Amino acid sequence: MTTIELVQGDITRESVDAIVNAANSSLLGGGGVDGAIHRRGGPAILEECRRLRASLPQALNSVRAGGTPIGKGLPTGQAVATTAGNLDARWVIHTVGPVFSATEDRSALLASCYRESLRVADELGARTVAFPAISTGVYRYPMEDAARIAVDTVRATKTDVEEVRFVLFDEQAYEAFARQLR
Ligand code: AR6
Repeated sequence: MTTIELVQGDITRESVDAIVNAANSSLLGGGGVDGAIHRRGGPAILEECRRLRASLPQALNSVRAGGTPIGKGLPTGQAVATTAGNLDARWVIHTVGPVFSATEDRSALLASCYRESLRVADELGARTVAFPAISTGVYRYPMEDAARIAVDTVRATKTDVEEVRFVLFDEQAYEAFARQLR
């Protein structure tokens, strides 16, 4: 049985086995949760992200002369793990959410982020996992839909993870997740 907890706050302050990062395909950092995780977690996380990126299949990782990556990187909906550096966790699981589209239903990709992150957590042996509200910031997914997909997917996924903690940055996000749990 996986229990679901809700917390309002900064995910980089959580003590858990694994913290999930709302990353982008480059795996090389960004704003939002991603920026906060790299800032507080320190350079060891980025170093491992670079190595992971370089080890992706060549089609996902082509590089322009001079070293600029032009391949797509980690596909949307997938997840990979690195060290958690200075965070109070053993691992960071980086997953790439979909950019919201008003004309295309990308909910399966968002569900895949939660499912794949839990699969990676199981591989690692993580028992407590903190998730942010993936895709609801820079990627503009409507909070209500994102909360429903997050909660439904975690509930439907068979996993050895004992506690999933959704860490919501503001009250509006917290309330949207709370409505899904009721
Ligand atoms: N702790 C918990 N939640 C947070 C924090 C934090 N420290 N900071 C922001 N949020 P976002 P995305 C909330 O933009 O939409 C990055 O540049 C935020 O309010 O972090 O998946 C990546 O590199 C929102 O509800 O992720 C990608 O390029 C939620 O976390 C892109 O943004 C997700 O917002 C990914 O966009």
